[in-house]
Amino acid sequence: MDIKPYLQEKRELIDSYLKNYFNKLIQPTILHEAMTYSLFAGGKRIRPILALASYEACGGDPVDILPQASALELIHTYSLIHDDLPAMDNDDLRRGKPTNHRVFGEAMAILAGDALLTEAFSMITSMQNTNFKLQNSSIVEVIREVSIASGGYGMVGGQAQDILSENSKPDGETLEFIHLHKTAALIKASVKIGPILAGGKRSILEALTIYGGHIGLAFQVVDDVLDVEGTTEELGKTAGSDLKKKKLTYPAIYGTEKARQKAEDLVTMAIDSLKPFSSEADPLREIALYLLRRRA
Ligand code: GRG
Repeated sequence: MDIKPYLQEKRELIDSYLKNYFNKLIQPTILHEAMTYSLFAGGKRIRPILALASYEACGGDPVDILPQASALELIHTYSLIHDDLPAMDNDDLRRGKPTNHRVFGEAMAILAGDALLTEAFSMITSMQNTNFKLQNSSIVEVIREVSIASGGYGMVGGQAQDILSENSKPDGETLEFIHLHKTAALIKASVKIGPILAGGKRSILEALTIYGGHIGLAFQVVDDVLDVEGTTEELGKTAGSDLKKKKLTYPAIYGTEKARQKAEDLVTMAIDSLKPFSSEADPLREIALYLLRRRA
């Protein structure tokens, strides 16, 4: 299957849900502008798409879980805004545009991130299709899954270790901790949302959890390689910045060739874990390959 039209169609669904959601103005309007500036700056929407695709693999109609899937993009966007702040990576460019704090100032960028993170949990409790009611218990499970993956036990923990490890000596174990928490945790949670909301069998949730963990880690390994091999124009963010900041990355410890091989192995294992599924999981298989081959 050609994954491009699939990704495009799902991206449009997510964008139109988000546009509609933020039609209601947040006051003061500068906060609304700062939030929507980064939210609509042109991200790949890969986390919400993974949630929709895994729900579809479990037999559901993706449209029914647009609020829960789109909420992942709010959390992801918040993390990018805060990651770019002068106190963290101090970056000027993100998604091909000046970073949030460069346009709105540091205080408003921090608040825009805070508001996006908080709003995500309200969005998760929204219903898209009034004829179709998700179980309250599965919504609670999604909130638990997403909050654990984003907080100290997940993404924020990984970010803290990432900052602590700048300029430190190469250490594979710490690198694994950073990547599993900073990036893979939220990607894995995105994939898990599908089976949780579909109320599928335990074995299906387990298979998708393995898939999510592998592609989550592969995603960050590819990101590390792109930082070395990509251009600022392709990436929409400053290329080579990991190297400049002496970050712990796969290429820095193992070299680019081994890092590429690691990403390929992870994607192979991810696709293998989808054996319980037939063609309904083809989008998930193709997304794994797309993440491996991406140039941005
Ligand atoms: C709590 C103060 C505070 C900050 C949190 C947790 C955090 C800041 C930042 C970590 C998030 C981070 C930068 C993870 C790296 C993951 C990564 C590869 C991001 C790029 O994701 P893509 O390629 O981006 O999906 P697009 O632009 O396509 O959405």
